[in-house]
Amino acid sequence: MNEEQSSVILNTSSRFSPPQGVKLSYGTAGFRADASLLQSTVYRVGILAALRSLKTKSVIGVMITASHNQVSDNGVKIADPSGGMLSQHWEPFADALANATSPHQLVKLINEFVEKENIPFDGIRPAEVLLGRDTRPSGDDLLEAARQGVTSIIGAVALDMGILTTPQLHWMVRARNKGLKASEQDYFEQLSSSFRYLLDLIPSERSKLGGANEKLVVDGANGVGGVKLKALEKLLSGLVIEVRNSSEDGGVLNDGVGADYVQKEKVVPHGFGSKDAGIRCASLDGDADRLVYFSVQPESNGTIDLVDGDKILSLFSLFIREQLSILNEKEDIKNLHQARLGVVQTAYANGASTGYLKQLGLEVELTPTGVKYLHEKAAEFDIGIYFEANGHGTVLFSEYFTGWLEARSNELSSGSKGSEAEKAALRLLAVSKLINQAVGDALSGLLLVEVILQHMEWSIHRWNDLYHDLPSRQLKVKVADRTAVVTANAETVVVSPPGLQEAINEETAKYPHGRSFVRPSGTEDVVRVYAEASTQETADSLANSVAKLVDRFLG
Ligand code: NG1
Ligand code: ZN
Repeated sequence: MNEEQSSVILNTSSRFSPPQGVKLSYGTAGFRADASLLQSTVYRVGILAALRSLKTKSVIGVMITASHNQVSDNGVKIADPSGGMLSQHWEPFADALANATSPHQLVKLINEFVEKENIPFDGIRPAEVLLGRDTRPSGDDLLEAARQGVTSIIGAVALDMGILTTPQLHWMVRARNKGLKASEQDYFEQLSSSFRYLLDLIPSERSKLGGANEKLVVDGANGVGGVKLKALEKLLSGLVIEVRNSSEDGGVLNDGVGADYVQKEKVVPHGFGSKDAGIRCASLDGDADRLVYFSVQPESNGTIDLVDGDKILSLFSLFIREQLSILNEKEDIKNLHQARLGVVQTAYANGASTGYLKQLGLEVELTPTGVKYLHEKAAEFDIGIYFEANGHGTVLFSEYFTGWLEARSNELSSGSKGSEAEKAALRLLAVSKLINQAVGDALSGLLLVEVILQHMEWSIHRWNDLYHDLPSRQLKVKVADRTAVVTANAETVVVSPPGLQEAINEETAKYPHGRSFVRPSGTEDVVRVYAEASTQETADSLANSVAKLVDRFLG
């Protein structure tokens, strides 16, 4: 970095003082904190994004959101050139920048990093960063801080994309770097046209009058997702959606609403009740990257049948597996490629879902919590489907297999849909366009669920009956130092402190179908406890006993 560049950073950074006595960490989902603490962090992430753009010679994204957290929080995360999460290799640099105590220390750190990573400051290709934010009131000022961070790298361009869902911003970054059309309108058009295409490919003998055709009611978490879903719906036919809890309705973001609340509490969100009994309902989180479905139980006091990320994963797996087997059975297709399908879960996946997927004959992989791990694993397959139980997930298609599908689609004469095998290839190609391959996306996931239900002629109840969840319980334990818990084998085994795993094993063995594990949270200062058993009472009891063990070993 030359003198001029260093002095620009020194000058601008002096306007953004870091909060005193707070240690910030990039974590699994970027930086998150009370919004009042984040100005300097977001400014510095702006600098980092511009450097990442120079290094990768690609467009980078910065998203201002704290997802399902309370409205007074905010956060910032980076979308890498692929549209995925920031390379883990750069996370320690993000931490160091955020925690630099003075402008001079900041410039020193940047200089060292630029040298180590060989970041080109040759002006050949200026840095380009797309900025987006959710509906939080603090978003406007923080976006301005990010813009100042980006433009403190001389020549860098920051483009304000406005209020977006997190997955929309990731999608735009991916599309820009592939040289494709990348505006919000392009996003809506790609989703709606591939949805329509999949509807047209539903076998004509199916009545299209099954239970799935009744309206869908969506809880928008009082956030950005509801607004965007309404805009998308205008381009759709074949689906009636009623949106409740949209940001313009005046309710508080994520307060008694949204996918996180519905999945954790297993109760109806505000605005839903017994009048909705039996109707197909869905819930998005605050930035619309998580999706769960539910139906209100009749004459209940707000209890629901939850259809979580594991069941969305199962539905997608069934449909994709069916299309692959049609492809593989028929011999009338040229250059048949035996595609490898894999599914990826974490230890939080309900044991019944894992059992179900294995019984379908699928390869099931387990990774640690955090979508960056699931995404990486899913990318090893021709088609990799990943989901966290909380509703974050997507489907990835390898470049090779997408190319193969495209070639099949081009071979078809215009107007004709060809043989059964060719139709299956076209469906898979349309899924690859409908689903957001950059990151989990509640809107594109919702459209894929809807079209598959119509294809199968399934109601939400039929879908929910694929398998029955084992009763489970999640608890949080406050301990002195959560980093004292070290795990292995995709977080299923505790290796430190010594003796804790043996104690958990001994406890778990007392329960029929018992399973339990503990891990330090990556987003909160707690150790999480998960337990499953054959009844709700025993799952609760196992979780409580294991929480006591955590307390005894670490309290
Ligand atoms: P932590 O706090 O590390 O458990 C939570 C979720 C993750 C992921 C991240 C990012 C659970 C049990 N954990 O992580 O799945 O979504 O937040 O938002 O749901
Ligand atoms: Zn989210």
